Amino acid sequence: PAVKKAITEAALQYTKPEGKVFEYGTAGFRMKADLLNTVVFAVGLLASLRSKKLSGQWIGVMVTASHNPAEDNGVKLVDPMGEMLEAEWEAYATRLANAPLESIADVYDELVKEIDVKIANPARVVFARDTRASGSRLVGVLSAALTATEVEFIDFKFMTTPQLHYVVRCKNTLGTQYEYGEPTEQGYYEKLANSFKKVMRGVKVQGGLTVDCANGVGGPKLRELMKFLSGIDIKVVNDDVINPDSLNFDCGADYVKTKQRAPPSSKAAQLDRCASLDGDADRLVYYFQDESNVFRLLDGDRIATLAASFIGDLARSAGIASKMKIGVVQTAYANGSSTDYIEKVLKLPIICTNTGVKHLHHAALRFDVGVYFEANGHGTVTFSENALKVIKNTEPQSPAQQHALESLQALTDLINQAVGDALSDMLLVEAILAHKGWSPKEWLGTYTDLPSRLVRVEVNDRSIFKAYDAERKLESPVGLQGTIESLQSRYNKGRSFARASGTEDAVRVYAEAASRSEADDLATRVANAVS
Ligand code: 16G
Ligand code: ZN
Repeated sequence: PAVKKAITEAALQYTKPEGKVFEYGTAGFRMKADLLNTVVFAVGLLASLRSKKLSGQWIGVMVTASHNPAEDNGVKLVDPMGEMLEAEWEAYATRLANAPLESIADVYDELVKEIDVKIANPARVVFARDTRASGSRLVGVLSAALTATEVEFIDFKFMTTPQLHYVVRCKNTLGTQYEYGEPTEQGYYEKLANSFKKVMRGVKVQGGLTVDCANGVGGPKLRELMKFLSGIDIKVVNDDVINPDSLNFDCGADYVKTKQRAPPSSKAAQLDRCASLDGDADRLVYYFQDESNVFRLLDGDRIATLAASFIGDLARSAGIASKMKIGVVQTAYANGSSTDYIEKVLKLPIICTNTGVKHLHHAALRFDVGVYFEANGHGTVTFSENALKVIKNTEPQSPAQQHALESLQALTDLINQAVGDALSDMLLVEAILAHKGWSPKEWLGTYTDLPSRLVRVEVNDRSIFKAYDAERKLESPVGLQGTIESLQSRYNKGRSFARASGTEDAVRVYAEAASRSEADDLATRVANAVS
């Protein structure tokens, strides 16, 4: 009853935006920052319930809106192993966020009973935020909800999203056989830098790397990381976190991927290796200007194929390929050429899932080594307990085998297995290119992307667009799938699908085909059929 009173009193400090319905979506709650107070308060209450339900394990709360414009913000929960919130709990988040403030304490109570939470259990929460101006107000609201529900909490201030995921996993594995690292920012840098050094034994990074940090939290954090790194020459650009409007503006991974061009501010010369992070540093894409000054993108599909081929080679050199099942997870957005390359050249199994990291991550866990990336640059590699054991316990029969085993071991530390992490993925790519002795040009040369086009279509009601087969087909509206199939059959290597966005009020149409004009044409025709 004391807690209930405290919740109500704290909640009534805020005002609920009128007529707005909130939904915990693909990446938590995300919207204009000035609408978020009561949502963040609700998330604080849910974090407390989640931690109590899991006997006081640490839960993470990240305040960020990733690649969205500066005036937006968002909030999401992180589960104990550094994974996204369990899907079943998303509905509870939605319920709390929509509860009237006068009765939000009653909803909290209802949930305690419904989910069977032992209210006497301790609750522990860590939180952090990106560099958005609204972040400080929102963590204030979060602290109020945590204080009202008597939660023990730690404020990690500014962090990248993957850093917070890392800290959560470290906190919950401390002192167990699954210990993941020091639960501090410094521990994160040390773990990455030490494992990078090990992976780089005997090889050297060729040339420098320019990293566009989207004017977000990745900038200062990359600069910190660089203090721990050696043998790599990184030039940081777009790291202005003082001017709040510059965040994600004309730069960053989302800009580069959707516009298919370098940030206008880029001063890179031909064949210079460039990379872009997004606003909270969980997405990474590479690119360069070729000899004819044509922009060349190396997106998430490319990182996946690069990582899968490298890990496959190492496993063979280490003599453990038959003991570890390596697989790749993609979404419908993966370029058809990347899928072909994985199947026919790398000869690895592929799972296609719905869009959204949680789906890919989940599927990746079905492999011993699960390489998952969305084309937009979000992804990582997971290692099963079996894989970790095999890597650790195999007795090398030769120096070459020993070297391969040690490299694999270091890779399992270099890769942030909790969640896709642009900084960790960047070091992974740099290490692989160094091992292969490749410039971005050779990397691009592994296969040729099919030209593709993405179109955003405004519709009256996107909820009627129901997809199946990992969003590659539509079952509703009736007849539309047939139309799409007959359209795509007219184009050489034509493939197209339409799906309702999980983050915006729109339908997205993707099309690829053998030539640029065919891809554009197919996309336009399918978009017309959709609207
Ligand atoms: C979210 C997802 C991202 C996905 C995107 C698709 C996470 C952390 N983020 O940003 O992975 O690609 O949604 O957006 O899961 P859409 O549904 O609007 O196309
Ligand atoms: Zn992001």
